[in-house]
Amino acid sequence: MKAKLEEIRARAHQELANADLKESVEALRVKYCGKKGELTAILKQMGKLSAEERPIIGQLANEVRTNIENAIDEKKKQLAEAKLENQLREETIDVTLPGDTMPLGHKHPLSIVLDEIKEIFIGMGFEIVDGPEVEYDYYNFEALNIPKDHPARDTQDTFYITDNIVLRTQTSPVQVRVMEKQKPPIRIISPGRVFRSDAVDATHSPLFHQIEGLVVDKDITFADLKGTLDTFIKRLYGDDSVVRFRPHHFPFTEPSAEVDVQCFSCKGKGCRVCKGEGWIEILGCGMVHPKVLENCGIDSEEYTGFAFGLGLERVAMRRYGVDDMRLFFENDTRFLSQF
Ligand code: 2NL
Repeated sequence: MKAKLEEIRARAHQELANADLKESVEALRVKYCGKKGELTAILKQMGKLSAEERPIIGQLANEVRTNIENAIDEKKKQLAEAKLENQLREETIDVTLPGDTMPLGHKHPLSIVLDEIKEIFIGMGFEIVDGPEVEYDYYNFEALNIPKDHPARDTQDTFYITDNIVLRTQTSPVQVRVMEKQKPPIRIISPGRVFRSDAVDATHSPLFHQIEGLVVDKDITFADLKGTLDTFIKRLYGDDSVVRFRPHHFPFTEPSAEVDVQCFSCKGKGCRVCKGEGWIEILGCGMVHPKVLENCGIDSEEYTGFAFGLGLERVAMRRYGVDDMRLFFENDTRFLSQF
């Protein structure tokens, strides 16, 4: 029996040495020390022994059991440590590795120019207003003295939603709504998207951006218009800009004018930038037509006003030397990341 116990001890150690999983170590514990294990089986046979042998074998059996149990505990500890060690090694983060850089977004070139223009007018006491992009025919045309047979109302230019609802072709309807609601003095800028049924090319898009301005008060004259727009253009293009006003016609202003700035490239001599003109057209403007004021419930005997409008894309194209308007709308980051 003594030999049998020693043999069990040796075999247990041998098998334990080969075990490399927590589960197989546990299986060995059951096999040797469990209720139906080999050591228990030996102890059950103790009855057959003589009174002298019994305590000796009993002591040895207990010693072997303790010995195997300790070895098993030790092995379990080793496996747990090895597992942790392995996990720590595999989960190591190399803090010296370069990070994944996120491409940082920034302002669209149209927004850069728009914000600059807004700031100039805010500095002159204007308020920024906006309004619907889908408008009644009345606000887009009728109130602005654009008669039913005017070319601007041609279906070729205007997107009609229904007979009396359109996509706004200018941002003036926003200003008409302000004049209806608010008593003068009025000093507002209305930037926004406008829509015209144009074929797409380098200088035309069915969606573009317009900035309109309106001032209505007592004693507003053409001199106020000239002073305001001259100041605006000098703030936008530099104090040395040369500005000229040229007679024009709009149905919603009388008198009307277009405003040019002398070509910065050739100083008026004529070059590629100004297409030989010497001047570059910047905006349209005029004194608000008395009929328009009356349409909005403003007494044209008591009040006068001036208004103007300019295209944002054209300003941005000149500012950045962009020769194709489509680049502003395609959102190709190779283009946008340059601003
Ligand atoms: C252009 C330039 C312009 C206006 C817009 C306007 C607005 C109201 C009343 C009177 Cl509420 N006028 N806006 C005036 C002159 C020019 O835009 O080239 N438009 C076709």
